[in-house]
Amino acid sequence: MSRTRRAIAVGALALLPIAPAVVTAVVAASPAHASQPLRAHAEARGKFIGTAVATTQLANESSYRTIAATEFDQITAENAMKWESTEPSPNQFTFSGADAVVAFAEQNGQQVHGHTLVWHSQTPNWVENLDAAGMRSAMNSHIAKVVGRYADNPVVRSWDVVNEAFNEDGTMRDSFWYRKLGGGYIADAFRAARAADPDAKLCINDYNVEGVNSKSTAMYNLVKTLRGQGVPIDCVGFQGHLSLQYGFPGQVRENVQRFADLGVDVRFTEIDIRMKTPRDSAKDAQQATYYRNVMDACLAVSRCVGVTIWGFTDKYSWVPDTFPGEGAALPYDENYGRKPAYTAIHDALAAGGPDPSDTTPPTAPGRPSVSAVTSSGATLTWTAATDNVGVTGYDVYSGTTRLGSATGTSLTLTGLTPNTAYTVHVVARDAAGNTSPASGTVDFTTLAGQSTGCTPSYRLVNSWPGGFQGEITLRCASAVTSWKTTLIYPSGVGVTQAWSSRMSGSGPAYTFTNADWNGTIPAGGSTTFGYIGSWNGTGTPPAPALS
Ligand code: G2I
Repeated sequence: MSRTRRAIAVGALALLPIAPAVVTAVVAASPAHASQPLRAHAEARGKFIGTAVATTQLANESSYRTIAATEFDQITAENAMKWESTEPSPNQFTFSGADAVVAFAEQNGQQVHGHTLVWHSQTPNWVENLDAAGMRSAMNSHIAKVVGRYADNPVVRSWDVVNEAFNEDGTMRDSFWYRKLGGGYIADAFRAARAADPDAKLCINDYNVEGVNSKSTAMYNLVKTLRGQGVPIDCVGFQGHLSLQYGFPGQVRENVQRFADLGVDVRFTEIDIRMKTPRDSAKDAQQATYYRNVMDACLAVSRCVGVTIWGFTDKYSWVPDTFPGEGAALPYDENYGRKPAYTAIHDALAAGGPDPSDTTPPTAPGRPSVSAVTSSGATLTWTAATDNVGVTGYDVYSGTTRLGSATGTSLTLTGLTPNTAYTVHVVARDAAGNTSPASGTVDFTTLAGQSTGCTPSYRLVNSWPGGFQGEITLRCASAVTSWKTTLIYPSGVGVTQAWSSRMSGSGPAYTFTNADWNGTIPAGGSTTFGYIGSWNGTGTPPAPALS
């Protein structure tokens, strides 16, 4: 049975102090100066800010509870929803820890991300020892039971269905799941989770996939393939266990964007940024910069739904146990004092950003015109879209594939396939992530590539209303005995007749080969041919792309 998910009630407004109207206006105009809990700023930006929580501390420590409740609007059980906690023996389920986490979220207007269903770690040995049929059925029944328990609970919104399925080089991890069930276990797990809760967002989660690298590319390809097969994957999780000694990963924002372009949500699920202990102010500052970078990458992409920190206090972190000599990875110190990392997260969220209440999309951009077509690229130009707040960029698509993005009204595409027909359109977007209707489409065909040792150049000889005369000169560095060159024109232009060459093609590409008498050109020599074009525009007729 489906249900409606309840909106989280505690929002930025609920946390704002009541003030006289005149003061309210000043505060509203300067959100960057207001200092509110992280969750208030996050909600104003349309994102969540979350933390992992440990059930022992939730039960026993009021300072821990207070910060978890007031600063964060999303929580993930650090261990309580893992297989060893929920089904320690076959078909013996225990939900006390998981229920405690969900109850805490209900009390505090938070959403819960379920972590995690199918993982090679923290899964009891009895699972690993099953035969293939037994393991498949254990997986399906575990997912059905655990996801099903919270399927009608509106605070449990999402699940890490499959965790850490890849090796660093992008091959599949040789886990007991993979060995016994083959790679198909991933699709099966997602289908089982969808059957158990049709509304929950279902994620695949991993570490070292924050930037563009072999592992994240493998994850990208898998998500793309599985979605193409109709497997219900809704989101990807980038864990984000970073370390100052390894530097900040490359192209994080681009990586978020490419997954978003597949139509999935992206979340940072387990951020912590460790350092060699002891802390000092330089390391704290570097750590703060890394936290800021993560926040900014998420804030920059509308499909990045939020950031979860893997715990919030250095008092309780998995890091020192696993990496001796490292720690201090979280935004609060062992005494619940705020570190520079806290300020960095706060300031990123509080910075003047898009207005999440803006739901008006830009108008469609103009139909693009194409010029400078080569074997691997083309330049597109279009007229601007308009928007009630402002257009922040344009995306150029071929069907559903994004070929590139621009902030202005022109883009030079690169990396296209030679001798290939493209039909492209442009979509405008605004800061709040609203996208315009598609522009009209334009067709062009990339060139086959240079086929002679000669370089063509174009000259407009003359033009008149409705037409023009063009001329091409081929200059040859090496001697040739025949030649061929191709012109590509934007739509609206046609070549109607040519001389001193043989013409073929009906647009937008026209290919010219030598006449019987002018195929031979010595090294350093040249030849010229002419043609008549039709064109119904005004001003100077457009130049063709040459090859
Ligand atoms: O390893 C860091 C994280 C990587 N991604 C998946 C996460 O689920 C994982 O979290 C950590 C928890 O933070 C640790 O708290 O997962 C560890 C297990 O792989 C957790 O550690 C375990 C200890 O190893 C156990 O000895 C302990 O009984 O926590 C258990 C419960 O406190």
